[in-house]
Amino acid sequence: MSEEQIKSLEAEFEARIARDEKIEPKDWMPEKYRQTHIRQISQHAHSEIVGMLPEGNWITRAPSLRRKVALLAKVQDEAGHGLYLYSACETLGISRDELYDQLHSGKAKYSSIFNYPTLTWADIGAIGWLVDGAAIINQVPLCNTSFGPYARAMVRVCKEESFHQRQGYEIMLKLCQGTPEQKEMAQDALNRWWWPSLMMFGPTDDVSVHTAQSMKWKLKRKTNDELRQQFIDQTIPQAEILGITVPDADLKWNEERGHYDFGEINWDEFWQVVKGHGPCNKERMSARVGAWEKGTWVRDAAMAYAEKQENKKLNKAV
Ligand code: BYC
Repeated sequence: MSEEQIKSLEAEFEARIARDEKIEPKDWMPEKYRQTHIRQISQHAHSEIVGMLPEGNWITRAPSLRRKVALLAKVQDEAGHGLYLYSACETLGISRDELYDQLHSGKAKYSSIFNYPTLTWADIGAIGWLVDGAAIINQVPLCNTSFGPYARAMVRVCKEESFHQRQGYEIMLKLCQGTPEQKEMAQDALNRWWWPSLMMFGPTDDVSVHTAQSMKWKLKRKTNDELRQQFIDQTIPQAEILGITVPDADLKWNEERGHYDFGEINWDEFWQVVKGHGPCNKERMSARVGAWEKGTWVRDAAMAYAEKQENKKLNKAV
């Protein structure tokens, strides 16, 4: 293709983005647009899959049948989210095997939040309330992202995330209305999950390498800092209802800004976790790689069965 032809395709592409048209898999798109979507969508998919591990830890120990059923359903939803997202990503010309390989080799990232341990039942409440709460705030704008398959996947994901957030908040509410020990457990979970939840939104805008371009392409509709602020403003009144406090001495309502001011996030901790040195990174990766290896016989059997069926069809046709 000549340089002129590429320039004209690029101009048409930018015009479509400006008109808020959805870009579909077979449409022409700049290579960087394709790559940046593969990066974000696959990391999002990996986060959903790895995100099952901290909660899966509590399925057998949920305190009642009702709690067990709800948690089981939530973890299954997350598997589903991972699968919609892998499918959306595959439409960009990368295979599922390559995507898994990027996760298992450590080349692709997944959300920092899932490298923290779930020590008590209250952590399941805190994850639903805070982590899924953060996920909704991050993902609702993505329902309006420019790449069609990603936007459509996010609509269903967001509906399910709101149920997840409510089941988590209900666990917290129950604990906070319970014995002093139960309330203390809820406070302890909030203390441990608050700052990592704020880190989920990614580095501050001045450090974020991808935000500017992703905003131009309407992949991201709001910046990391905007979403983080929205999350804080929305969550503090919920903590007040619970009667527990976020572990931030600098948190204060700022009348002039119409937002909460908040303390400094420990970015060293964030980057350590992102680089693989968080409390549970090794455990999470070995669980995923182990599951992949143990599943080899299932994949082999499925392929052998598919081949047999194909041969049967061919023999009939002859
Ligand atoms: N953890 O330039 P930036 C869920 C990386 S699933 C790890 O701001 P971007 C849920 C970033 O990838 C939660 N890494 O990047 C599931 C980049 O590195 P690379 C996942 C992070 O993409 C189960 C570098 O830092 N949600 O909620 O513009 C149960 C510079 O960052 C993190 C999604 O994936 C992090 N927290 O913005 C419950 C949503 N933050 O790629 C809940 C979709 C940043 O250059 N993704 N990095 O090697 C997004 O919205 C954006 O990708 C992010 C980052 C806001 C996460």
